[in-house]
Amino acid sequence: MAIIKTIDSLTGFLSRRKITIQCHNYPDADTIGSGFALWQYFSDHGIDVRLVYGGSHKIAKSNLRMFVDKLHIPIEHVEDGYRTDGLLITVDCQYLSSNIIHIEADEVLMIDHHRQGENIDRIRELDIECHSCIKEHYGSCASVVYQLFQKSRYSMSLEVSTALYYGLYMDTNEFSEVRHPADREARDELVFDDRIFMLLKNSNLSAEELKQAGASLQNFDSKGQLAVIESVQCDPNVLGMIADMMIRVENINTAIVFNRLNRDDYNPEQSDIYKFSVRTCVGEIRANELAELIAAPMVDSVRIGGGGGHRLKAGGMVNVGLFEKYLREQGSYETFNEYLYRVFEEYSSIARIIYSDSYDFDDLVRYAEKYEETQYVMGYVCSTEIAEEGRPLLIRGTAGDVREKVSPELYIMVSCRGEVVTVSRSEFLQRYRDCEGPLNMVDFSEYDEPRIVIDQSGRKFYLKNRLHCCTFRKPQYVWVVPIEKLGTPVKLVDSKWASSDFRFGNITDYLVINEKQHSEISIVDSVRFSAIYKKV
Ligand SMILES: [Mn+2]
Repeated sequence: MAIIKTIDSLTGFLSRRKITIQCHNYPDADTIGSGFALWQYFSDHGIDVRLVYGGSHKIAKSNLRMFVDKLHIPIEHVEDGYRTDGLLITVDCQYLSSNIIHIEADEVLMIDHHRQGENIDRIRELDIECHSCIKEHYGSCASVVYQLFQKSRYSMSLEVSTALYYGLYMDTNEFSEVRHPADREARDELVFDDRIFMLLKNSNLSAEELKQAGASLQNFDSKGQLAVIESVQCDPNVLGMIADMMIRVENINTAIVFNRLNRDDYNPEQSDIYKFSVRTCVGEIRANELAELIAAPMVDSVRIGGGGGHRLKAGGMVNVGLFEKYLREQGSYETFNEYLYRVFEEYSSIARIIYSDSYDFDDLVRYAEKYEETQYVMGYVCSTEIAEEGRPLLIRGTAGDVREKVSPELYIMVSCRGEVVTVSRSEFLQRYRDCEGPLNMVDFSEYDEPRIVIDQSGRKFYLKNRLHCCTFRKPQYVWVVPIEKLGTPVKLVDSKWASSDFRFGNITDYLVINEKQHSEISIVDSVRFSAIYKKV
């Protein structure tokens, strides 16, 4: 039985003599850049390291070939059955997941930013050493590596820093999806070689690929707000680019591009596969959930494929043989194209959507009961405890960057969910009081605990160790609706952030509404719920 240990520094692995770093199949800039950075780190410490990837597709895209050449990235393609006798690090991917070839190892470290899937359960059944640093909220694996480097006190070469910067750039849709503080920090702090970066930026497509994208766009088809294209034969990386273009069409808020690769192109599956890319641009639809749903049906207790990614960008693959078997079992004759439209329809109707600023409170309150928030321990620090009065501060929170000046009037608070807010001294004293700790660091680490405050001298503070504990002065009352009573899951769109995201509330979760401020509505899982709320 493997226990997966979470790590936040690389220094513990410096005693290893041999390391294999594995990128995912069909490598992209993020996996190559992150893999290279880790390769350099361990090489600099005198360790024998190899950087490898597998699968039938060798790196072919022009920008990726240039990336590897210009930065002298020593990545090697290896065949199935490759074995390693030291530590295996999977980068931008996870052990036993469907997008990498299997490399047998006794010790594994997963460095990634994708959601953890069923592979995690299978790892737990193995008899191996397993470590992980998986930050699901980060926009790129490069950001995860950058955080690890800071905690490991590693100063990067310009080449390594450029590699991470380009990985972040490509994985965040040209920095348009840098939402997590760690991504913004990497974007602002990584130094890069401008000549190489410009060259890469403008070599994204080969002439042939541009023509393939153009030909594929002729197949544009849409129903409602979903557009689907079956692309011509092309590199799977081009699928994402086509989808990026489709999503820009007016009234289209979700796009799916797919093509069929034959088994010669993709050995591990022993069958033809559909490769697909999903893009969305609205809060109610999550690309990663849609991708998972497309690949979710089971045949003979095997999933027909694998899918996942991020809120706005995701992708995956479906095994054609299994898909056809699934259709036969369903007595269905639909094409893959029709199947995609159906999945989308099911996904869109599956949950009740609640907009925090415009939902019908009276309708919900029928199912609600009143509770009191108890022992809700938050962290706070007065800004003058961090720096001298008058210093400019940059506060990186999950909702955005805030600029403030240090003053005895400025208090910084961190909720146990890791959100950073600023309050005035008078509001703080009126609403909160000091209390005994400790802070709940479990939720902290989900968002990468250290909310970071930087002043313009370049000093950076991890808040975690500077926080005092506080709690509400007066009891806080809330309305609670068990989502089960609504009969369907819920998607809560917090309109404060321009409907760009939502939280998915499962049937076992609770909706919690502030008694006085009805737009302060949140989703709480059952474990947290029983820990924090008490029936009035
Ligand atoms: Mn990535």
